[in-house]
Amino acid sequence: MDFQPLYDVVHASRDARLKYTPPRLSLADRDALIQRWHPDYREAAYRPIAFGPNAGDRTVRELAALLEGDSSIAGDLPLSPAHVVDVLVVGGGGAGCAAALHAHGQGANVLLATKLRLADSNSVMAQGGMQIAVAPDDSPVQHFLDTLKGGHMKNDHRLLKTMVEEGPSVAQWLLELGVLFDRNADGGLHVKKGGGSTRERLLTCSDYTGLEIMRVLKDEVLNRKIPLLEFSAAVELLSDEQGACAGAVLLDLDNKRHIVAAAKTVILATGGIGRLHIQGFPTSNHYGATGDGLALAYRIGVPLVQIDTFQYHPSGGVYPEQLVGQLVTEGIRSEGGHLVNAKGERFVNELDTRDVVASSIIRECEEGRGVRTATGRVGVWLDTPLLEVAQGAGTLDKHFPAMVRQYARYGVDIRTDPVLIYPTLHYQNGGAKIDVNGETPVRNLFAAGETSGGLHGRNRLMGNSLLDLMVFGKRSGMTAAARAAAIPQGMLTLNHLRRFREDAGKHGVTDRVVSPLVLPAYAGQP
Ligand code: MEZ
Repeated sequence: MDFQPLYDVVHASRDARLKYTPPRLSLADRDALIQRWHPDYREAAYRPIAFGPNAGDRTVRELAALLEGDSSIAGDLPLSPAHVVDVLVVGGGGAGCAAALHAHGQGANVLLATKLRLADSNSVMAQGGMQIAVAPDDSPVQHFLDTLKGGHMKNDHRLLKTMVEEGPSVAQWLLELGVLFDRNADGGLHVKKGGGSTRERLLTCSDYTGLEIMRVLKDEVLNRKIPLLEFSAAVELLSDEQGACAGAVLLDLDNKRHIVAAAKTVILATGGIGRLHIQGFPTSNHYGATGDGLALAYRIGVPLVQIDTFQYHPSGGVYPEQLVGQLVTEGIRSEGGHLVNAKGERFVNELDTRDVVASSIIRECEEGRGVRTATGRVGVWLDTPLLEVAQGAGTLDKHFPAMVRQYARYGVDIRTDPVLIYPTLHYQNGGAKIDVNGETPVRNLFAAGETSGGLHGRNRLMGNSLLDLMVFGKRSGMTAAARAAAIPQGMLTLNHLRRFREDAGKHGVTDRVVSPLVLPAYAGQP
């Protein structure tokens, strides 16, 4: 397909666009826009959950099926443990590594199990940065207020207060471990502004912030020789006679064998659910993002919060086909990149919150002002060459080297040509209910990072996820280690699974999917 005439519209409209910035929407206009266009408001995509802790609550059909799904293991599985530990961490992304490191630092005997390789996660793919109030004109209070507004005032205040207040100490910890955040000419930390924020607050490592953080955390886990099981997916939790968590059953994906791990405490850090492709959306998420922790937590009795709201990141790739759904970082909009429809018009303030920007893009495309590719996909332009025009040649190479290379692999030069984008399934705003120490209502079971819910309200702000992982990874790791030092190992039972199966039977729920999925549906059975 020859995009040149369409590119020409973007180039020709640039000067006029620079003279007009669309205003950020009032709260009333924001709500009206979102309710009309945001995928969270498509009634037909939702249904009530039939049974379990959230019986009667609405969520998307894909997640409802997962939560009501059946375990892959038989009720009579022999429960003789191959591992007996203080703290079992499930998941090897940012939250899992932070939890394991902090629990280990407290002297706990830790096992980290992850279903792919250590660091295979959304964390490693995070591009645009990590919000921490370190600038002189900023404060945790301001960070709290911005996040609350972005989350439609639905954030759990205690979780949010904890996160913003602990931000600066997290930055210090990561610097001490060796994370190379971007710096100003005077050597101070460089901060950028993200969508929905009133201050410059994003700490970055160009556009590979998550990769750099995970480089350091992964090395630290390996250097400390924290016992690690890779290609080992948690497929069921274990409960004791009082219903507290007492370990997990893992599936060794290489040998298809079950591994029983007895643990005084378990931390679920399995990340998001992009690979469920809710409502048919492509995703920015990694291959293993199948929401395993949600299904496991639900079955043992943990209520989930705000599972009717998901984040569709405004800029997922539309062209070339190899990059469909892949993240085009919000950082480009933060530095001034315009969103442009097929008529060469700006149609939204690019730094409005993600739900506003995504809804506006969907509106432009639905109302016929989008650009259609030869394969029938539709999107709008992100004017990347504008950064070279406004800030000088070489800006994209310097600030977004990963993005320049990612597109160059497929013959697109984002320094000279704009990028076609459309919202992509990026994040689940809700998740397992936790307290400020990451503990769920099921005793000795913790959840950290994207598996947990409540912190971000109905719309997460850019860069708050990386901070969430570090703060609640740390708090759950430390609390789990302290708890483990004070309690004996519980008996290992599958009582909760028996009860869950009875409940499914009582509600006449048949034809259940196997859950957790472990791998995306199109991967076949693990
Ligand atoms: O927090 C995020 O999701 C993020 C920073 C994404 C991005 O656009 O780079």
